[in-house]
Formats: sequence, C-alpha cells, structure tokens
Amino acid sequence: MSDLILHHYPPSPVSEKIRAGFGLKKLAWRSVEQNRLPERPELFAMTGGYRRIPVLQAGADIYCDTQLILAEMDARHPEPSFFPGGGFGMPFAVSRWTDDELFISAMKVAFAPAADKLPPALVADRTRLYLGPDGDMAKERADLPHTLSQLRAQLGWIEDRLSGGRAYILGDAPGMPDLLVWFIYWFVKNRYAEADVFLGQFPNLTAWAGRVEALGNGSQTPMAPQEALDVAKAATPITPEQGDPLDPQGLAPGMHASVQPLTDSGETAVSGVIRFVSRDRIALTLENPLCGTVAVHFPRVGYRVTPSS
Ligand SMILES: N[C@@H](CCC(=O)N[C@@H](CS)C(=O)NCC(=O)O)C(=O)O
Repeated sequence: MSDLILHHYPPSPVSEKIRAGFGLKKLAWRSVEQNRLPERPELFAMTGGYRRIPVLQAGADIYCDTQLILAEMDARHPEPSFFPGGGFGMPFAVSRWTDDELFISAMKVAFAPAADKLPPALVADRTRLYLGPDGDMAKERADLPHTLSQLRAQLGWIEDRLSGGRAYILGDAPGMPDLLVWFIYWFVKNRYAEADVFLGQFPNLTAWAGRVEALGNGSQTPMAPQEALDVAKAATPITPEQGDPLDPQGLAPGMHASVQPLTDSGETAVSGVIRFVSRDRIALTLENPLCGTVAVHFPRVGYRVTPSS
C-alpha cells in the first residue's frame, strides 16, 4: 500500500482525474470522503482553509490542486509514467485549457439544466465559485445551446487527435493528457441528461473512454477524516527548506506569505511560513494543534503568492 491519502468526494469530477491516475499507475491508496459543501474541519486544519477538492496527503505533506498532485504522484511512483515517450511539460500546458475553458463549458452543461433539482445551497456555492459574483445558472440554462456548441468544438479536437487508430492521446500508452480529458468526459457523461446522444457524435472519443475507464481507480481503502489528521500529527514533513535564487518575487524560506487562487472565486487565502520555493511550486509550513506541523504545497501557475512581512 502506498502512503497516499486522497481527500475527495465521489461525485467530484476533478477528483476523478486523480482517481483515474491511481488506476493508470495501479496504486493502492487511502480514501477520505469529504463533504460536498465546504464543511471540512479536519481537512481545513491541515490545509489552512484551502477550499478546493481534491487534496493529496502523504504523512504531514499536503498537496493542493491536481496540477501539483499529478506531478507529486509521478515523482513518488514513476512507473508507469504519466508522461510516456518523454512527453514532459506539454501536458501541464494542456491542463490550463482542460481545467479552465473546457471545464467551465462542461460544468455549465452538467449543472445548468439540472440546477432546479439540485440542493439550492450547492448550486449557489458552485455558481459563485466558478462563474463569479455575477454568475446566474438560470441564464446559463437559457444559453445551453451556445455552451454545447463550445463544448462540442473542444471535444472535436480530441476526437480528431484520436483518429487513425491512436489508442490514447499520446499514442499507445495512457498518460496525463488522457486523465485531463477523461474527467471532463466522465463529468458530462454522468451529469448531463442528454449525454448519450451528445457524446455519441464522437466515436473515437467514446472508444477511448472505454479504454480509460478500464484502467480503473487503483485500489482504495476508506479512512476517516480524524484518522488522516492523526497520520499528519504522527508524521514530520519531508519537504526540505529550500529557496530559489532566481525566484522573480524574491520569495525565500522563513518569509510569511499567503497563497490564493487567481480566479475571482471568493476563496480565502492560505497563510503560513514559506518552506520551499521553486519555479513550479511553493510550500508553506503551517501549525495547527489538531495536526501539528504540516507542509502545504501549491502550484505557482494559477496562484498568487503575497509576502506578508
Ligand atoms: N484547480 C483545482 C480545481 C479543483 C476544483 O475546482 N474542484 C472542485 C470539485 S470537482 C471543487 O473544489 N469544488 C468546490 C468544493 O468541492 O468545495 C484543481 O485542479 O485541483
């Protein structure tokens, strides 16, 4: 069993990206089911209030955002690689499209037509989070044909990429680009009432989805939120104190800082003491009596780091 603990909830599409990653790597992992709404006291104690799901935990090291979670999974369990054929770098660039424009199109298609039947608190929360302070699901529902035209054109790119008998997006072996498209496909397929007809126009994508689904989710064993806290408390972060002389912001270990997503989503910042700085990530040291000392990692892209004193 690996020491990886995933904090997630089953209907979370972004978490499905990681669950499928466990499948690709055939990993055993511990599954901590979190609330769908942000009532997650044990998790917030460990992350300093980072709002999103999923979060990956390994002892007292906590990884926020799937961009970083995938990188960390591949570093800890290199084979089979998320980057077959040496396809490094580019999948992260592709993820800026799948997690932004493609995800927002899919989210509107999944949520807007069903919004009347979902718990109002959930709809209000996700509308604010993804569509900003002026978001309106009723308007999105009326605009569904336009949104479907956006989603259709984007999925068409992957349909074309999979033409000519290519089994996976990079070729013969599955990799990170497949996870990036799979979670969108899974989200639309499971939530949009007309998904079978809509997705039926993409035969290559449909055949590919069968192959990705067959990779499974690895082998998961449930863990209670309190047990995950206990694991953190019993562990010491393995993240070293490390600076980066080329850091454009002059960030360095020992400085106090806060980290916040760049989107206008109303999320609170996470504050702590900088422990690790690199081109791609920042880690803060946080202290909380419930979990002791933890190192909380964030990607640099998509997040603003603000030194506080
Ligand atoms: N950039 C984040 C996005 C994560 C995200 O938006 N996850 C959704 C769940 S699928 C979420 O956190 N929704 C609000 C919530 O669950 O509280 C990542 O890649 O991890």
